[in-house]
Amino acid sequence: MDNFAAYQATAYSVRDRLIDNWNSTQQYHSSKDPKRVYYLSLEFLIGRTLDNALLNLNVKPNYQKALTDVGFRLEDFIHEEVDAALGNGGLGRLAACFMDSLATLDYPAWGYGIRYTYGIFQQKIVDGYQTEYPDYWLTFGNPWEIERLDVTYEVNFRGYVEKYTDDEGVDRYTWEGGEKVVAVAYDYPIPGFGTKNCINIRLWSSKPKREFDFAQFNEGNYDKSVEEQKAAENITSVLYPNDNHLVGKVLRLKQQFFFVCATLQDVIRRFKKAARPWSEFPEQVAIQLNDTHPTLGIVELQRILVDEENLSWDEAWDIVTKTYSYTNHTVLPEALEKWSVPLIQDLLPRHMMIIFDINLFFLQEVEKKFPNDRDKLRRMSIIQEGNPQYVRMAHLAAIGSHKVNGVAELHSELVRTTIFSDFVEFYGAEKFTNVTNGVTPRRWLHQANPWLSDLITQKLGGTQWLKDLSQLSKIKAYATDAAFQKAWMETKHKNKVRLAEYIKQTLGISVNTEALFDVQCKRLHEYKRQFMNILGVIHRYERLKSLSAAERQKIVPHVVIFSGKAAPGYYIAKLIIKLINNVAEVINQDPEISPYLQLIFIPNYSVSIAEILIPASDISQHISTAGTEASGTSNMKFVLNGGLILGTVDGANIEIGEEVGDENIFFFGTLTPQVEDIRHEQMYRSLTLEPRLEKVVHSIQNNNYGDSIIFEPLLATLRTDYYLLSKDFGPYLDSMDKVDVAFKDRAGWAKKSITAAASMGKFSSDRSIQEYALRIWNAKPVTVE
Ligand code: GPK
Repeated sequence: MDNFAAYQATAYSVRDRLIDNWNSTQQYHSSKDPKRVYYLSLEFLIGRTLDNALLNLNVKPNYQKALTDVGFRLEDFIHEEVDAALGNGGLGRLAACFMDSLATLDYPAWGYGIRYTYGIFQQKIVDGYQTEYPDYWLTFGNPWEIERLDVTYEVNFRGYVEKYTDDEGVDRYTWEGGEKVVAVAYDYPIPGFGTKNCINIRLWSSKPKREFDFAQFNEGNYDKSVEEQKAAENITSVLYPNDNHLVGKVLRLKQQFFFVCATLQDVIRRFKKAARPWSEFPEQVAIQLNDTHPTLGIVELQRILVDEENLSWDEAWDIVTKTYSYTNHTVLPEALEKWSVPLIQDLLPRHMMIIFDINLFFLQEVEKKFPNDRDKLRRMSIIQEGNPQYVRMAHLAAIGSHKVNGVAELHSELVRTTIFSDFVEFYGAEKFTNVTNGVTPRRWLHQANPWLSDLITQKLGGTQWLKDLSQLSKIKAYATDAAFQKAWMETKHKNKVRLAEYIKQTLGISVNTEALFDVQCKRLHEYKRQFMNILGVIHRYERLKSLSAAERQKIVPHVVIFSGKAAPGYYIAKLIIKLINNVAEVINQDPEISPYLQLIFIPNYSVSIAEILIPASDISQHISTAGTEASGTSNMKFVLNGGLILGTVDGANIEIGEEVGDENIFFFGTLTPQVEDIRHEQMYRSLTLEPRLEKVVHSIQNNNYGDSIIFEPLLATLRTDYYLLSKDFGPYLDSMDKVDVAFKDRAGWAKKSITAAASMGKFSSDRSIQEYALRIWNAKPVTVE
């Protein structure tokens, strides 16, 4: 039996246990019929399941022993599992962390999403450039899903709307769909940690309504009958690879409606099992929209209630708004969803009518409250005027929800003061709230970093801290204990060796595990400023070159590590990857400098790579232009694993700083309120670059890192410098020097690392979920017996 067969055998055995817990959970919930929480997300970035399931079910030692008895070792085949990579980045991974917390905290919750045939593309680096390959992740089957051929719904597109008058003389409409497809459920059990509660992510897959059109076939239209079949299957075939950026493709809108339509049918079927009046729907159902992607669910519920259940418009709308709530994940204008009216009209004619009606009634209320303010009506309208008109999905989501939340304090403040300022004035401030993101300590410490997890468990006398992360603070008492510092730093070193082995295997490069590991891994984006980081690396390299051998000895050696994917159509982001790889080529082949500086780009960043990368870092960089990164969540994972942050005063960095204390985080750069002013200023005078930056740019232009002509479009972005690289470059370098000074003091560094990690209690996704449950969903845990 080979490793893959051993993995499969183990996986199918664990799957049986999951299904047992999952069945008893579903049965128990059916009998109690509590309020359910539904988390609707177009992305769930789950990663691997085997190790996580073994740990959450508390059966890992049993399996290890059983496997040893038959001559296998779990460590040898656990990597055979392919990641479930049905997400782009932070937003998708947040959904997966939330599922772990919902299960662990005993909530009767469901995730709903799409079972993409192709997950996020696989990235390979060819000649320094990113190239994309399809992620056909289901080739060898998937032990972690349960195909539910018994759970299917029809989904309509296009067709026409008919008007009639009901018995009370009210105008009513029916939508007769044109194209029909079928949604088939695939269930993904999510076990809680230390509980029987095992919840479900239900992912929909599209199938043709008729397996095969025999009428067409018999007329000799063989091609056409297959065409229809393919078109139906196409809907759930591929995850759109854009992060923080809108690309308005029809197929994407089809995905959005397909998934909310099937989901609502499923939710309503469950609600109808008990004979309750519709008015009780919001007491039984809370639906959270993960960004605006599932916003059509608001319109679809209104349609079902009015057109099919014959409720009055107002009764229906009251139910809808009490049921839904919406999480915003970005204020970047290019990421806010807009769909053209003609497009929606064509695909979903009745929904477009309903959107216009929602907008009409809403604007009438605005007009009542703020009479004669035409400009306010224009700004607040769901419809952006123009040719064509557009539907602003964020407006629709906010108007159709009872709560809107941002994902970190600063971001929520920006939500209130920028994109939704008019809405705060209209609704009052209470509707717009904050729930700071969190991460699950089960996957991101216990599973990814067993050495550190064991050390903490030993010190705290048990694993209770994994269900109550605030208990970590008790570790602070040992921050200056020499023996504990030694044990702590030994775990860090082991993790660095583990990563070094991975780098050796995949890239053939041996990195110095005594060096400071300096990591930036996240989606490539101009606002995240990987460009500033690589320019800083060039500066460091050229400074090292200018030093004597004796002077170099005093410099703290760095291993700089980048990892991350660029959207396939994002040209500038892809050039940044090429620049990183070109610079790596020069630095790593310079034997004089390699002892002091190495540069690694790890291809194909994924959840599984993050699990190796994050525990190995000494410093990680979270250096977005202030006001652009809504929260960030890897920042939390790094500090939880004893790494420190070099970062801007942005997103959740700010709250991490409040918890760990100023001496345990390296902040630099322009503050949010100044960013707009500086941009404005920069527009009116030709920008002179910070001198050290200027030198680096010249060096690139002198072809020191390959033919510079290819980098012209990238360097040109520094002329307007929208993301303030030049403004922040000096403070960035200075703050890096402070990192080096601190790193030289080994005991001082250990103290910082311990204190910071021990201060991370707030950033458990358990805390986030408890806030949602209490302040937004009004949902209570149910202990499965
Ligand atoms: C935000 F708008 C988006 C998006 O399209 N994709 C995505 O991953 C991220 N996000 C934010 O960029 C992060 O700051 C945040 O931590 C994460 O969502 C989860 O809230």
